[in-house]
Amino acid sequence: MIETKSKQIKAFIAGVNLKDPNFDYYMTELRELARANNMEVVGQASQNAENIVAGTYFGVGKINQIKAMAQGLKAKALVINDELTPTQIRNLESMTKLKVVDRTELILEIFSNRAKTKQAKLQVQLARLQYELPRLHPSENSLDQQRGSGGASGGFANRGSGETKLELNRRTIGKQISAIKKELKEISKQEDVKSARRNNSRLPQVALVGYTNAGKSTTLNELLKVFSEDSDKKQVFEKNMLFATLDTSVRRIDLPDDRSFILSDTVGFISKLPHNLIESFKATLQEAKQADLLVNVVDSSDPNMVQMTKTTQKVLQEIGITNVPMITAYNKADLTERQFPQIEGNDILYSAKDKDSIKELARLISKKIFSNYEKVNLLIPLSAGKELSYMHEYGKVTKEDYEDDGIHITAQLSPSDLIRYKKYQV
Ligand SMILES: Nc1nc2c(ncn2[C@@H]2O[C@H](COP(=O)(O)OP(=O)(O)OP(=O)(O)O)[C@@H](O)[C@H]2O)c(=O)[nH]1
Ligand SMILES: [Mg+2]
Repeated sequence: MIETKSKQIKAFIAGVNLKDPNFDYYMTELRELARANNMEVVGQASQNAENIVAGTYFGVGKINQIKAMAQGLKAKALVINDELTPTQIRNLESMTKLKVVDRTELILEIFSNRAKTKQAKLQVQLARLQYELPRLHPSENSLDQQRGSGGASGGFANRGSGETKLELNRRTIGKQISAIKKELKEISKQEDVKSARRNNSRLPQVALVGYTNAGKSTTLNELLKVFSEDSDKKQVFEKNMLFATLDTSVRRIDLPDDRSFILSDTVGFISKLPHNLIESFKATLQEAKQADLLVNVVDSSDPNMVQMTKTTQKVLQEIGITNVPMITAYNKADLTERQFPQIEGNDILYSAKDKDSIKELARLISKKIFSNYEKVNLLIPLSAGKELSYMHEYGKVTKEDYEDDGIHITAQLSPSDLIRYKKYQV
C-alpha cells in the first residue's frame, strides 16, 4: 500500500504507448493521480511499442533506462499508466528496486482516502479486495504451509491439512467480499426506498455528471444558494482535488415559477476507471440512471476539455446510461477569455461562481425538463381536496377560481399528470 503520510514520496511515472492518440493525456492524468496520492512526480518516461511485454510490461532496455533515470532523480516509486499483472509488478520491482504502483492501485488508494460514508467505504473496500484477489501470490517461501488439524468449519486457524497460505488468504478475501456485498445490498435497498419516495413525488430528476474536479458540487451549491431557502444547511463538499465527492447527494431546487426539480451530485469520472470500481459504485450512480436529464459538467478552462468530455461519455456508456437526455455545461468560463453566460442549443458556457450564469443554467434545465408539460384548463370538484393539493405542490397552477361548480384551474402538467387529471379537463 502507498504511504499517505504528510511527507511526499518522490515518484517516477511511466507508460507504454500503443499508438494511442490519447497517450499524452493519460500521462497528464497519471501525474495528477500521483499528486493526489501525496507523491511528487520527479520524472517521466514512455516507450512506443506494438505490444505490452507480458512478463515485464516494458522491454528490458527501457527498464534499465528508467532505473537509471529514477535513481538519478532519487525516486522511490515507479508509477505505471496501466493496470499491471502481479507478475509484471514483481518483475519490475526486482529489476528497478523501486516500489511499483499501477494506475488502478493509485485510483483505489485515492478513493479509499476520500471515502467518508459507510456506503462509499464499503464500495471502495469491495473494489480493492476484488483487485487484490487475483493478485495474491504464494509466499516466497514455498514451504510456508498452513497445516490444520482436520475438516472442522469456522475459525481461520482450523483448516484442512495441507492448505496453503495462499488458499487461506483467498478464502478469507472471498468471505470478506461476500459479506461486503451483502451489506451493500442492504444499504442499496434503503436507498431504493428513498429514491422511490422521491420518484413518487413526480418531480423531474436532474443529475450532475462529469469529469472529476469539473465543478459539479460547486454548481449544486450555487443553485441552492440562488433557489433554495436554508441553503447553508444543504451545501455539499466541494474542493479543488480529484474525487472530492464519492457519495451521491440529492437536493430539491425550487425555481421561481413554481417549477421544482430534484438535483443530484455524484462521483466524478476519470479515464480508465478500474472496472471493479465502476461495478461497486453502480448503486451510487443510480440517480444518474433514473434521471430525466443529465447535466454533463465540463471544465472549459482545461486544455484537455475535449478528452474529458469524451471520458465522461465513455464511462456513462460503461455504466449503461445511454438514453437519458443530456445538456453539456461548460463551467469555469471565468478562467477563459470567452463571454458568458451563453446558451447554444443544449450547451451552456457559464461559471458556477457567477449568479447570472446560475440563473441561465437553471433556465436551460427548466426548458429541457418542462418542455413536454402542457397548459390545460381543469374543473376540479370541491370534494377532490387531495387532487387539488397535489396539483399545488407538483403542478404549476397559473390561475385558480373558486366557483359554485368547483375550482377552475389553469395549470402546466407533465405527461403523466395529464393522464391523472384527464377526467377534470374542460
Ligand atoms: N474559477 C472557477 N473555479 C471553479 C468554478 N466552479 C468550480 N470551481 C472550483 O473547482 C474546484 C472543484 O470543484 P468541485 O465542485 O469540487 O468539483 P466536482 O466536479 O464536484 O469534483 P469531484 O467531486 O472531485 O468530482 C473547486 O476548487 C471549485 O472552487 C468556476 O466556475 N470558476
Ligand atoms: Mg464533487
